[in-house]
Amino acid sequence: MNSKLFLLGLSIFFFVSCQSSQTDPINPVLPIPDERQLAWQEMEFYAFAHFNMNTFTNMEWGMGDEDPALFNPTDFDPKQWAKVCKEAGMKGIIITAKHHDGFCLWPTATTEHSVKNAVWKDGKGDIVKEVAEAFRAEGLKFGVYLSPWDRNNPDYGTPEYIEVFRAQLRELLTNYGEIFEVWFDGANGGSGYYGGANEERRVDKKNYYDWPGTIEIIRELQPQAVIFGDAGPDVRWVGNEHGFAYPTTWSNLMRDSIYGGMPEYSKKYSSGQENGTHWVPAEADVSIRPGWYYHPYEDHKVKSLPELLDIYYNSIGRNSSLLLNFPVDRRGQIHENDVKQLKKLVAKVKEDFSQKIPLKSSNLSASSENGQYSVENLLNSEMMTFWSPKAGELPASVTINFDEARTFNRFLVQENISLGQRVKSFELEILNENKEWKSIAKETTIGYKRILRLPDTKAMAVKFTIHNAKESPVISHLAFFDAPKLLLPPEISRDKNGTVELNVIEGGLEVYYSLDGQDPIKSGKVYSEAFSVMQPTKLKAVTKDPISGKFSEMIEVDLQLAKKNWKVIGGGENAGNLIDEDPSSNYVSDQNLATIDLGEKQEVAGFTYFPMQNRYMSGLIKTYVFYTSMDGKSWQKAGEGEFGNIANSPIEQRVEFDPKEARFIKLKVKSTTDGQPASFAELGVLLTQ
Ligand code: FUL
Repeated sequence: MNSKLFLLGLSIFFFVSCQSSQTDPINPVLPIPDERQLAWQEMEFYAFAHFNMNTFTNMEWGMGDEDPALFNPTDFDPKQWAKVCKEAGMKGIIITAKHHDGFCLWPTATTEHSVKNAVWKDGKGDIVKEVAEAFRAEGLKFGVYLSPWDRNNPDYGTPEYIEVFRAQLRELLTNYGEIFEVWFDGANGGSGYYGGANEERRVDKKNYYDWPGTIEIIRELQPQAVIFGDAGPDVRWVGNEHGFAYPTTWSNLMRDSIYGGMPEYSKKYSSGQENGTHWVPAEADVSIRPGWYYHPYEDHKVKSLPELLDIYYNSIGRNSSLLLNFPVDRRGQIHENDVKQLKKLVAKVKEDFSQKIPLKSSNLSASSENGQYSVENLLNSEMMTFWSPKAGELPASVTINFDEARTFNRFLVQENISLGQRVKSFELEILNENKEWKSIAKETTIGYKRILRLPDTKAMAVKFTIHNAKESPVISHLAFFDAPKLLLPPEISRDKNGTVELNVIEGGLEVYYSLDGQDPIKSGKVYSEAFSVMQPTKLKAVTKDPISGKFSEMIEVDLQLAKKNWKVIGGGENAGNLIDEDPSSNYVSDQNLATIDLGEKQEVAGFTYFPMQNRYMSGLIKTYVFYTSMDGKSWQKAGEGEFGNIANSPIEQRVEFDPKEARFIKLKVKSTTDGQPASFAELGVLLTQ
């Protein structure tokens, strides 16, 4: 036992023996967090900012040969970042001081590849300084991402580069005040510019960086900073970039078996190990958009509220912290679409925890209590006050008798992790109104915080049982909440045959709709099953929570002619994807052509083109000519034009023209945004109304 642990054990024993003679001492179960890890764990939710050369070159990974002059934010406003984060309850930020392309956001002495040679502020600016100051002014913490891989540096791959890397680290850790986290990415080595060599450089990821030596520098300069990497040493990667921890997430890790960037990390190690030798808790990193960096074409792809809620509950609710990334835009600001979605998330999380089931000590009883570690300690969220059963008594349970039947759908529980993560399995049972006990959840780990999202559950009482734990469990807090339903308009889907479905994410909600332009609430039509719409129709719909009587916003969609009788002429194998009403399936035409038989004569007054939605798109249509025909042989030009901003905003394009009688349509692509063969997610027609 190290001396800190010994003192902790001693002080718990001392405290205990002064308070009550019946309290048995509780020894920590190793490993336990150190002070900096505990302080970090309490932050829970903080921001990541990917803002660097890639922002201006529209890249995710730059090669390292970019001209420093390109770095030129037009309206850099770190105060806006700090305000956005502060209002969202985030506790700090980590900025990409240097990404894999090697461009440094501060005027480092180690390379010319930095803001020193940018147009921005005539090379006199310092992004790191301004962001650090803006965040500190709001009382928020500041951290740095320094990519070990450097595709610009000529010495990358040799021992000389390690000195450069360390000098950069020293600058960042010396000149910018207190740093709460130093973030090292696992991506290391590969092709790059490397000072003009333009070659592939592989490194021995395990030994090249001499991590122990680098860690020493951080400990010396910023002893309170946690260090992030696959192998920690203080905080570990969660193993995916969706922001999801695991139902079983241990903060214990077999740290010595891991090195940064090891291929088997995600599968084998990322959820932690029950018998992990070191305390290395998980951090879930995820971007609010598909990319880490800003791309104008992702302005409409900011994560939806349900997606963000899943991230929240699957990270913070699963014993992990949440590091949410903002791809800061070319102005140097967090884009308004990102701010809007962040605000929705924060408001909904607040709402979810606003209706807490009131509990007092008389509501609680335990199978046993170890002296003053009594069950009433569960009522407050202080980590150091906790309930613990008598030593060796497992299973151990707490019964929560509500004063009256209560409905809840969230359960929150926390361990006092300063004594180690202990619980291996727990269960929730409810006493229903017929006085029968029923199991509603069987789970494994708890850790710093575990939140269960449950269906609406009505109960007179709840029993929380710990079946298995390493030693006596030490539970610091539990609570129940009745989260209001997520009231979003229904999702509308329609297949090729014209069958429409209206789907809501949560159970227990009603959907009202209309097909005649009327207000759907007034129309009184409640959705019960899929229905068919063949002709152009305006569909309006809202979701209602029958309990609160509240309605969602209304969704309004112009359904076009159903594609049931359509056929693609020519085009080969995947041509069906063009008219399958599935925006995720694509058709690519080497002839830059799409010809369709509509099955019968129509009054065609325009067309719609839905471009490919892939993360990396190609062949988006730029210029086109649209033709109609009655017999599929003689064609008349109906329209010609350009989709102006499609590369940046690949949303549905709608073109109207004077109505033409037609049974056949043809879209001839004159050019695509990148010169690649034309791609289509979907093609549709507009009819005269
Ligand atoms: C990844 C990097 O390669 C991405 O570019 C990004 O920085 C992300 C946070 O980590 O591994």
